[in-house]
Amino acid sequence: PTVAVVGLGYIGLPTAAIIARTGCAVTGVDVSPEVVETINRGAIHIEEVDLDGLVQAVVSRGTLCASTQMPRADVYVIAVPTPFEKDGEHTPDTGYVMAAADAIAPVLEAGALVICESTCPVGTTDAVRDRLAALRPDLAMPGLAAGTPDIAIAYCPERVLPGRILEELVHNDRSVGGVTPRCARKAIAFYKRFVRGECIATDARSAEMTKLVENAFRDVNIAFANELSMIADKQGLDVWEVIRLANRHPRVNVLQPGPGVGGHCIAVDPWFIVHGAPEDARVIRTAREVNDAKMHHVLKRASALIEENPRVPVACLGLAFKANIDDFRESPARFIAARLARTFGSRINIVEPFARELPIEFGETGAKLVDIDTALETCGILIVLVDHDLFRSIPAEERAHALVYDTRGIWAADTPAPGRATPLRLAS
Ligand code: SAJ
Repeated sequence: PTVAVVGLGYIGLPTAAIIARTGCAVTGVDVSPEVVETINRGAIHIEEVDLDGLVQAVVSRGTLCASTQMPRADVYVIAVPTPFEKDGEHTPDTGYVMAAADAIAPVLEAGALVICESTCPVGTTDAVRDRLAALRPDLAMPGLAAGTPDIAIAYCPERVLPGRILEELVHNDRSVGGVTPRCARKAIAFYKRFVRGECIATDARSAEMTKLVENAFRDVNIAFANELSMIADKQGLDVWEVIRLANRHPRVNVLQPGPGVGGHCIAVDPWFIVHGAPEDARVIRTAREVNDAKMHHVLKRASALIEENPRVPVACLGLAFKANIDDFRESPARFIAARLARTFGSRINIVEPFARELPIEFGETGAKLVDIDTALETCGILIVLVDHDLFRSIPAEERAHALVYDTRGIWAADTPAPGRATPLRLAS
């Protein structure tokens, strides 16, 4: 089949490339002419393991091209962002999904399959169907009237982990939610072309909720760890030790505390559930609040440590939203480091092996990007914000001179807990 993938971001581009690798003619559609031009050169505008080589291969083979125009296709895959509005209510903004439907409608032909992969509040896929039905009354849409519909529509969320996208796109199981069972069957037949994991048929609304539940589950579990870390901090306990011991229980698996929750999904998707059920989603809402509060807790702790040690140079280790990736968007580490830079200026040094320069907000602060060796040689305060392998591998003797605030617990095994020995180590 011919395929149009709408939205060439972190999900759309890898998905388009993987489908193109199966030999389908794929057009990637994006509103940005720069993105389109980059891909048509065989290059990429995002970082993801092995994606550069794959895109270059499928573009040069001619199975992937990019365009700002929606082509006619047999299969449309929508992979555009669904942010929430900054209205205090966290109202989901499905505008990009609806705009994609509007762009598809004029070129839609009988026999086509429309799949939405964007994270969506429950009911969005039905809304897409209704939109297409309104724009194309000449085509029979699924679930609206008796008889075989002309179009199939399904919701099939992605669940790939940044840093492992190409592998997980192929090997993860997928929930495939049809507007009708026939739609699910059509979508599964398509995914079978490149998915080795199991494709499980369900209805669109259940698939929409499933995606939200997955990320809310992780958010709630991280909130549990972050809440523990703040309790342990007050009680002078080493949270890493407590978690390590608790996890020896056969049915306990506490996640790791950190400086907050970043990325584009886990800190966003739970709000979609809360927005849809504000009275009932109490744990999910509180978890979001706890994880956001952790970021401010870390900022306060770090600021106090820096103030108590005037003139000592400080190194903030990491800007990325999680370990071993170069994605600095929606990152608590970046937020904390930038706030510290604004307050303490040139005392702040940033170590981020994945950055060539500091993000814009560090501009006039006087903070510098330095390498890890410079930081270890010149800084008497080390604040660990990201658990990059590079930081994890620093042996105890190379940081023995410094005051350490390890928000990720990467040096937990060999650094004494506060109150038990010096040098100072703040545990949480
Ligand atoms: N984090 C902790 N402690 C932990 C685990 C994570 O503080 O024990 C933090 C990370 O440092 C990071 C944030 O949580 O700031 C999110 O990282 P992550 O690795 O948990 O997840 P993402 O955002 O990279 O990807 C998630 C994944 N969802 C789940 O694991 C349920 C991925 O499978 C989804 O496809 C992705 O969201 C998405 O696109 O929705």
